[in-house]
Amino acid sequence: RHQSQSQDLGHLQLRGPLSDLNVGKKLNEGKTKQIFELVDQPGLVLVQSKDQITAGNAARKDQMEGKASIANKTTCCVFKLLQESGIKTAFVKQHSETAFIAAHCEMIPIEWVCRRVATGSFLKRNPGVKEGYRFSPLKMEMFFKDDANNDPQWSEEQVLAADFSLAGLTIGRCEVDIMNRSTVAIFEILEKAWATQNCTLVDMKIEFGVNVKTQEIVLADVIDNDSWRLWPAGDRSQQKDKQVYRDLKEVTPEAMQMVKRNFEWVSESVKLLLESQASGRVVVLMGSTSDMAHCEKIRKACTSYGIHCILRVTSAHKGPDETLRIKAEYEGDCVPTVFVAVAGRSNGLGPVMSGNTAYPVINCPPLTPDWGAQDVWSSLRMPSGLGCSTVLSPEAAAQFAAQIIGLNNHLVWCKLRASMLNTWVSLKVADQKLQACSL
Ligand SMILES: Nc1ncnc2c1ncn2[C@@H]1O[C@H](COP(=O)(O)OP(=O)(O)OP(=O)(O)O)[C@@H](O)[C@H]1O
Ligand SMILES: *[C@@H]1O[C@H](CO)[C@@H](O)[C@H](O)[C@H]1NC(C)=O
Ligand SMILES: *[C@@H]1O[C@H](CO)[C@@H](O)[C@H](O)[C@H]1NC(C)=O
Ligand SMILES: *[C@@H]1O[C@H](CO)[C@@H](O)[C@H](O)[C@H]1NC(C)=O
Ligand SMILES: CC(=O)N[C@H]1CO[C@H](CO)[C@@H](O)[C@@H]1O
Ligand SMILES: [Mg+2]
Repeated sequence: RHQSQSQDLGHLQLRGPLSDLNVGKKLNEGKTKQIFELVDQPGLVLVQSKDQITAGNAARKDQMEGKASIANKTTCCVFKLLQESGIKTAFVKQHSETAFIAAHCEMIPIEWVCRRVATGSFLKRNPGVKEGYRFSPLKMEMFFKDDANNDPQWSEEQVLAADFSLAGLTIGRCEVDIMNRSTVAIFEILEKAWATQNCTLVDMKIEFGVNVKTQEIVLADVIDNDSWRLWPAGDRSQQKDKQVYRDLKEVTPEAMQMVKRNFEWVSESVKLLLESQASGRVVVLMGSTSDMAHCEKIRKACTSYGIHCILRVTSAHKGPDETLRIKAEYEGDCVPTVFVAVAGRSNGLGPVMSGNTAYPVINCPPLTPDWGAQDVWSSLRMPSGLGCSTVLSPEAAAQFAAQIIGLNNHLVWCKLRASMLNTWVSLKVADQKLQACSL
């Protein structure tokens, strides 16, 4: 096993972390990465960053190793954020300082560029547009990956005309739409995450691949310093991305130190994107334990959004003092809270809560077929001064609570955003399959 590694990996054989993987033949190599087959894990590959192996003398190697591990952190944190949000990516897990394991993909040779703010090459291609112009909705552009011709910009029609076929999947209308929608969702997720660091995501470029095992279109390759523009406090002069390097008038050691410090700033900040800046919780109040199954559905759905959910039993009719005491418990620790009231027949719980707390209250009455049509009015028609909402499905009540918490918690917001994308994509794919069958 170690022997096969030393044959295939050449000078990489000395690198410790690789020894616990059965690394097979090299599948691909570019300017910055090598892709290796993993013999024991069909369908997966090892993506090895080349930065440190290309270095010559020891001093230079130090610097390069620093860079490679910065790139590692950046890529891994960004993919982790997207993965945890629910975006389909090739990334599987980090393997070492400079390598990660990914799903084996056939790459679609299109670079998707997504812009919030006009700058850089867009201004050259669209003379008259002022730097700083904000695109809302986001501006999408496609470039065909063709080094010899300097990656020409392509129209949708050109992509369709190319009739790419990768891992058995033809890239047609449906696939282009999926990539378009996914790019927007990915941008919005990263934009939201960077906003927590008071940093503007100006633009971004990404690539997709077709997972050879599942034939799904997934975000692949990497997202690193060359993939985006980041302007802290929306200020171009504070840019932290590779543009700093491109803009250098002269490459001096001091200037390179500054570039490296910027990359370090990015790789440190990017770690913070995985942490929620705001807490939040859902407290489900049920009038009786007979509604437990209904409440467990709410809790399960909250958990899928990463929201802590607490179940309590209290009746506003039979123990109003307790209801208000429980309410005070959750008002006392400054954790943003959404209350969900679960009470059948006459719902007194939600309205009483709503009249006595500034936190949002969602009624989620478990309606029965016999009296449901009458009972629901106790959740709908309120005295003045109450602002509770009513959502009938337990999953939908949790989703609504997540949307409220997501206003201040980017990790929750990102899960909602990815889920919206995934729903859209599965409808699109279902329709595509149905059309193929009926042909
Ligand atoms: N998960 C993956 N599975 C298979 N191939 C991949 C995967 N991720 C990246 N690759 C491919 O590995 C190759 C090497 O990457 P690298 O970024 O070094 O290439 P490059 O020289 O920048 O060329 P390119 O212009 O294609 O990006 C690229 O063709 C890239 O698309
Ligand atoms: C960032 O981009 C620079 C300039 O192309 C490159 O030399 C460096 O390896 C990259 N560094 C990181 C940390 O990704
Ligand atoms: C992407 O979608 C937007 C919005 O539907 C559309 O205006 C645009 O033309 C699409 N672009 C591509 C390249 O498909
Ligand atoms: C955040 O950015 C804005 C500009 O977008 C700036 O005015 C403000 O001072 C920044 N706040 C912090 C805390 O850095
Ligand atoms: C050397 C180095 O920085 N390695 C890091 C690569 O990224 C992962 C995930 O953030 C870290 O756990 C490693 O320490
Ligand atoms: Mg590349």
